[in-house]
Amino acid sequence: MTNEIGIANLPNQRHKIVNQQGAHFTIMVVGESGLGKTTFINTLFATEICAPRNYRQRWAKQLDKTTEIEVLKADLEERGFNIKLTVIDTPGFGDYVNNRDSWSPIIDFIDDQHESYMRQEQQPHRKEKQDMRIHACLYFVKPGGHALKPLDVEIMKRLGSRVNLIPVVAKADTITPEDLQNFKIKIREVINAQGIKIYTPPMDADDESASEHARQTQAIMPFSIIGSTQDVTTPDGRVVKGREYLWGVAEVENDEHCDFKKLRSLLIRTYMLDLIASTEENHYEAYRLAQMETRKFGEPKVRKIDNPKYREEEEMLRKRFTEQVKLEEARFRQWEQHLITERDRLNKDLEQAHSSIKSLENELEQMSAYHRQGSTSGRR
Ligand SMILES: Nc1nc2c(ncn2[C@@H]2O[C@H](COP(=O)(O)OP(=O)(O)O)[C@@H](O)[C@H]2O)c(=O)[nH]1
Ligand SMILES: [Mg+2]
Repeated sequence: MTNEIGIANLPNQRHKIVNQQGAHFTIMVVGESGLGKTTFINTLFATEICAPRNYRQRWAKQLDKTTEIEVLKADLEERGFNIKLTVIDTPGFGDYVNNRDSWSPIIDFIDDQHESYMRQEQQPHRKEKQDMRIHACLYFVKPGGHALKPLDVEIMKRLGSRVNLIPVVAKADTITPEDLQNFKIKIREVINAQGIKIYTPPMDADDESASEHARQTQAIMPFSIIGSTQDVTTPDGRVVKGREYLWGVAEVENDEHCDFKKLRSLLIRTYMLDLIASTEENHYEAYRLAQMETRKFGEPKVRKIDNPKYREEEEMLRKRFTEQVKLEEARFRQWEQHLITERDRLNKDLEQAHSSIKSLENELEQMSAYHRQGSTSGRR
């Protein structure tokens, strides 16, 4: 029944984060290349999200050339609720060993979204904000072999302190169900031992069934997934999204084969609003506080100086700042000059006014003298 929990049925306090225009929801996929991240996204959009019954969908794709981070956007509608879904596909890390820093643009991308949102919040005139803060980050782990490599641990630690991290075992069809279960246990052990922070669904003290569902969801982690946009026919004649093998079909939307459906339900239905709220309340707030401790209000973010790209950026910022100051100074001098001219003009006006008062006084003096003269001569 938990699949029935729609956004429209969520507790009231969660509703307030969904405004009139609906909710913005952003998912990011991260992991070594070749693990099926892009396929997963396509699968997500090829399955239920597209079904015309519940959802209205519009598509747009956009590629950031420098980071190769791809942004996919779709408008969904679920029972009258509009969801602006953004999925961010990142390039793989490639060879971990030779590419230790290839993941840092991803971390920066996450921070940049917080930064950009914070800047917008500081603006005196609050327009509709551009919001691409990541609400859920799926981390793809290679099935079999080591549970988590040291670099997986390193990256996951960094991700977990910034976003709602959801670990995923990729290509679940490539290992036996038994190995998959053991692998999941091993991963959970490493996550605990290394103190990696992963997303935990909220427990509701007043709602036992909701808490039970949260506990069950927690126990599934890491979610195993199979990705495929191919329609294949099962031995018993059903047409499903899946991968065909000599031994049969690995089905995307079969709970016996993988946790794809459970993961999709967590993201798009059950915990979407909690993911949004916890991003705002925990991760964004943590970023904001950390930034406030290290810099003054409105000051540009201090970048890692060892990176030439950032040094260049800093240099540009400094130049822009100097130019801005010069411009302001010129503007001030102009204004000052204007004031001086104005003061002089007013002084001159004042002088003129004084002298005309003087001459009027003189005139008055003369006239009253004339009158006095006239009246005395008349009495005579
Ligand atoms: N066996 C299997 N192969 C998959 C799965 N998902 C993707 N692939 C294949 O893995 C290869 C890399 O997939 P891709 O989505 O490009 O990986 P990415 O580099 O992480 O984006 C492709 O040949 C996919 O068809 C899966 O769940 N199981
Ligand atoms: Mg890819």
